[in-house]
Amino acid sequence: MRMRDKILYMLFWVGNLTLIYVFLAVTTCFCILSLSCKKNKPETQKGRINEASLSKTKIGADGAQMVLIPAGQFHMGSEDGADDEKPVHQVTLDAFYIDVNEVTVKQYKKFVSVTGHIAPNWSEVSQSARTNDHPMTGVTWDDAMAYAIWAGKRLPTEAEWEYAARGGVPSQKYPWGNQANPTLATYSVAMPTPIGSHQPNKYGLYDLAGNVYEWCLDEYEKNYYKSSPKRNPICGRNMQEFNKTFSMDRKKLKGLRVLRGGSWTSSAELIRVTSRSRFEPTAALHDFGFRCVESVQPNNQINWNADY
Ligand SMILES: [Ca+2]
Repeated sequence: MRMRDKILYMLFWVGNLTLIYVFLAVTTCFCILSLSCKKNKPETQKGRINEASLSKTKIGADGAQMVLIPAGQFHMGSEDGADDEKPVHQVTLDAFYIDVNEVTVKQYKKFVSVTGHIAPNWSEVSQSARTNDHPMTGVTWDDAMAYAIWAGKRLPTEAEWEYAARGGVPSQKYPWGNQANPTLATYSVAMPTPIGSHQPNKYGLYDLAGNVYEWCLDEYEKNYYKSSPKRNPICGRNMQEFNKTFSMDRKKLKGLRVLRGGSWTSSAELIRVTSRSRFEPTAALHDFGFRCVESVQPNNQINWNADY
């Protein structure tokens, strides 16, 4: 072989080896990046979240403790309750996180301080919510929405609230069973109690029954259960779009809003898990409070009001 041919032959192999080294380096980097992404993101299966990859608890942006409520089906409503609780119907919900407790005075003070949101009359609030660990009282639906958006959360739908309140136990009137029990909830008394003063339900949630009423996202319709969609229902003509983006002017939304759980002023009948209350969204009665939820998936990726 002549010298020129030898040099060309060597250059040919050097080039090929370089290409092989570059290919191996790129492949290794790609594998490392893929493994890193898997560690940081919940695993998905056919577009659904694999709940086994999710933390059972988390701390919200407002510092509130939250627990994961698993996706599932339940029977919503009661045949023994008021007309608006009928008929009992099956609802399917995606997984979500919910605040363990009602939003407190301390948390609401921080929200007002940071955002400049209109402050309540604190001396009036303190007549019922006497300490920072009491649930915040006297809030409108709009106040609750503003807080939830600030905290990166939203209000629970009525279905989510009832599903969480039942604690995974079907066909019970109260989070603990079928008999009213004043040692297990704050109701029919003169004052609210600090959050977490009673036993939690089986999801680890406190004060769903009684203490303060809790605003829900939905508009109120008396006959909604007769036509409720099966999956992730939200009542209200504009709510589905509203919930996707939170961009609509809240004050354009008309109609009554749902409140759940009764309060310290309520009878045992009104603190049942299926009891539905409603009021104008601008009302701020002294026993109106709230807690927040956070979907596992982004709001705009959830099939709201689906029929399957
Ligand atoms: Ca409550």
